[in-house]
Amino acid sequence: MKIALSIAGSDPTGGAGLQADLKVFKSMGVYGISIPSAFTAQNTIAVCDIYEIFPDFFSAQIDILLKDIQPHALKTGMLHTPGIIRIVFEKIKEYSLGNLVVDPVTVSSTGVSLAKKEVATVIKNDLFPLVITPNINEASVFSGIDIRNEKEMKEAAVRLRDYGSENVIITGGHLKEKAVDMLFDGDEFLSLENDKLEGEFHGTGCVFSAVITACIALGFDVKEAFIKAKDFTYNAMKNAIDIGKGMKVLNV
Ligand code: PXL
Repeated sequence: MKIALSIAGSDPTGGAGLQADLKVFKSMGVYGISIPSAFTAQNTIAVCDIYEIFPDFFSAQIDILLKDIQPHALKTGMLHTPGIIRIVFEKIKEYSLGNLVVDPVTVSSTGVSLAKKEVATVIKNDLFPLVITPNINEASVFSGIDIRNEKEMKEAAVRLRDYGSENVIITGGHLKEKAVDMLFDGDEFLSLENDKLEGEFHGTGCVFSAVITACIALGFDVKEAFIKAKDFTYNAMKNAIDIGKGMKVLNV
């Protein structure tokens, strides 16, 4: 069985973060292993607190796990501090891990900052992923381009690729009229579009990047993974569930 690793923040609602990743891996037929990189106190309405993980303990978790198990792909989600990112970078080198998918989580769906300010720069300079999957807001911060349309999405994708990721996928669910996601592999752009769904959803970016990771673990190429992730996420949004009093969570 193929194995995928998630290094991400814990979200007790199960809608985003580590818990969502593991559910996606399971439904894609991939065995999920996981390391928490931070803990959030949240419900479907708000994130009220974040607890950082001790760097030494974070390293210890990675070491013991990776000395034993070699994942076929891995993803990072909420990496709260530059120190945590540097550890991920070092460990990826130390254990020769490939197939890295980086979801550069900066802000929660409810608008709370999930990463310290310097994190964007460290992600740019230190991680060299196979795929990076920012949403429009994250891509705008990273590229310095205020993205409002597809043309600006393309410009941002080109700039982001210069920062070391082989493939850039910008998820455009937050664009005004239609939901366009775009892949840039250094040569070509591929845009996938669907109608916008009514409502507020929690964890769309996490689910999307977890599907990409699972597909890569299963041996699909990035383009195939992108198409599958768009489809999976759209269906999970269409069937989203109201588990609490706030945002809906995706049905994975
Ligand atoms: O959706 C981004 C995200 C990622 N990781 C964790 C989160 C959230 C959003 O709330 O809580 C742990």
